[in-house]
Amino acid sequence: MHPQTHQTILDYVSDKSLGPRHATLIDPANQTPEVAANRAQIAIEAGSKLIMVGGSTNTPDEQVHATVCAIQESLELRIWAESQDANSEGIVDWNIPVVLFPGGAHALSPAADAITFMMLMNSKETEFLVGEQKRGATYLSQTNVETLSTGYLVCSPGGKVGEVGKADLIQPDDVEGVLGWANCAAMFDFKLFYLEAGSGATEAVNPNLISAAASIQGLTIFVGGGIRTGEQAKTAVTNGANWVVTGTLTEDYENLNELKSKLHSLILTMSQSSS
Ligand code: 1GP
Repeated sequence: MHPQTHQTILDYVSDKSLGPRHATLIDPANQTPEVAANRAQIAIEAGSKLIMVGGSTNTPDEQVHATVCAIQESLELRIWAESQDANSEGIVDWNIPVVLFPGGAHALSPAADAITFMMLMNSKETEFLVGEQKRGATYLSQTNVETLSTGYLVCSPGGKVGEVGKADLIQPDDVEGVLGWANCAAMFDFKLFYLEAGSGATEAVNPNLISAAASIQGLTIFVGGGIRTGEQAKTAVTNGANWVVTGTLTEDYENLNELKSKLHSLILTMSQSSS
């Protein structure tokens, strides 16, 4: 879903005048497309400003595509329903982009608005530096999916992505290391820089590492992995995160109303830190 306020998804994602924002990560491996679409709508009602789809490493294209389509259709329906409702106050903006967050060249969908086209910068394997990217690039060039160049850095504990991606994990005190990688990302002209602790991580990314990355001009900072509370999200934002990503949290709640209230309070706490 394309934002009406910005020409490109990159403009929207990197617009820091909108303050720190929350992104919801939906993993197609962990839920049906229908459940994913319901959760995405709830997340948007709660204040989430980006829906990311991906995460797991082995999800086939078809599953990712079905999930992206289900989310897009549900958002289109909400926009249509709102346009038919004379009393609608239009409080919820449903023009929220659906962005692929791929585990590799197999997890793509032409129905997505954009993709975090990532280099796992601290991987020891060529495959995750440029190999998967090369495998997907020609296909992506034939779609309308906008590419958001992203430096992706996996920090300790790293979880599955650290293991599978053969990451030389960034340790919590390695501020110099993050400065080096973030400068490197800026010099490559990457637009986004994602500090990842791993999905379901027991420790979120160390705040000093976030500050280091945020001190480099020209990058939009994403932080994710192990964030479950408003206080954790607030810490990330206070230290310079432009986007806080949560994934597992969304899967913790069977009851959609409970999920909405949990996410709403997290986003509120996180946003208050900037005022
Ligand atoms: C994983 O950073 C994201 O890539 C989200 O992590 O599932 O721990 O929220 P969680």
